[in-house]
Amino acid sequence: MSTTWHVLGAGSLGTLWATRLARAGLPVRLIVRDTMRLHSYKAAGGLTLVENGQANTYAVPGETPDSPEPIRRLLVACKAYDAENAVARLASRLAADAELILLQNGLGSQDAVAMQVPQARCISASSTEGAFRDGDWRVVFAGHGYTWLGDAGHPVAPIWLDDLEAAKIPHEWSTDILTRLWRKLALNCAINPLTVLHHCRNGGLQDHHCEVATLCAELAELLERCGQPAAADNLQQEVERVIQATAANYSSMYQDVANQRRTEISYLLGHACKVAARHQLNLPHLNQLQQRLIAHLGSLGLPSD
Ligand code: NAD
Ligand code: KPL
Repeated sequence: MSTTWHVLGAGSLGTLWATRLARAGLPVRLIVRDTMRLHSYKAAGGLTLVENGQANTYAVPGETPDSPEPIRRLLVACKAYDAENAVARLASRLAADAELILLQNGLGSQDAVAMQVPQARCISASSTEGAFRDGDWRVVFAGHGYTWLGDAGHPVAPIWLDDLEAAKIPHEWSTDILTRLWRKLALNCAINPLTVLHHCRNGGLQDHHCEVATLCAELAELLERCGQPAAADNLQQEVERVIQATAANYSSMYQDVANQRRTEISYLLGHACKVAARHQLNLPHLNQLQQRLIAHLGSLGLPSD
């Protein structure tokens, strides 16, 4: 009998994973916030995934955090700023051999979650898949990509990667997941805040080449200082490549701000500046970028953490 996948967070990525696992016949349960959300979910009849214009609904069973069933495998699909509290509510349900898969972007939330559940194995993920919600309990699969999974403290791959294979979730086990997370964080720091401040698509940053280059130099210095030289390798070139390849897109932070949603700033630029300060590294442009972004978010009435 396969181990049940408990999916915490019925948002874009949570739905993208839950529906594909359910479609492959694997046992999945969705954990929603509270009884009110559970009623709403039950009324909808399941999770809907829209792929290539075709909508399919999967009747994944739902439950609240208070449900009594033990959890052995938990996919944490909340935003970085919600992950720690959401997992804390489930700590007493985790089995002795529980494994958590953390889908959060950026850095900082993974350690915060691991501190809540020291007995569990925490596996971090870095994903280039793209999805967005176009209704309650309904998600559009917007961009095919890849998910790298890894455990910085334990390089052996878990057995359940077979489930991802069966569910056709493109993935790879990574023995350098921290390097991947830092590299993605650096890319996001060099691109996302500037798209918000210059109010432009990613391609608009081609007009701000010097500003991007200066940030890349400081980010590379930070990566070197915190023992991630591979993540610093050719960073500027990679940032320029991503700007060009995604020129027509709005960055995820731009979209959050445009939709009046809280951003994950604390786990991206905020984390970078915090780690730089811890290393007593002076990165004036990165710090200034953080201050400009915080001021901008404040002027829009959005949280700056
Ligand atoms: P989302 O906002 O669409 O979904 C998060 C869900 O978690 C929401 O439904 C929210 O209600 C739920 N949630 C929060 N706290 C909860 C709690 N205590 N109990 C139950 N549910 C709770 O977010 P998303 O876009 O799926 O992003 C999740 C993470 O994945 C983020 O860190 C994001 O940066 C990262 N990511 C997203 C994408 C994407 O395309 N959406 C791509 C790569 C990485
Ligand atoms: O990941 C991204 C995002 O928008 O969050 C890219 C496209 C790489 C820009 O930083």
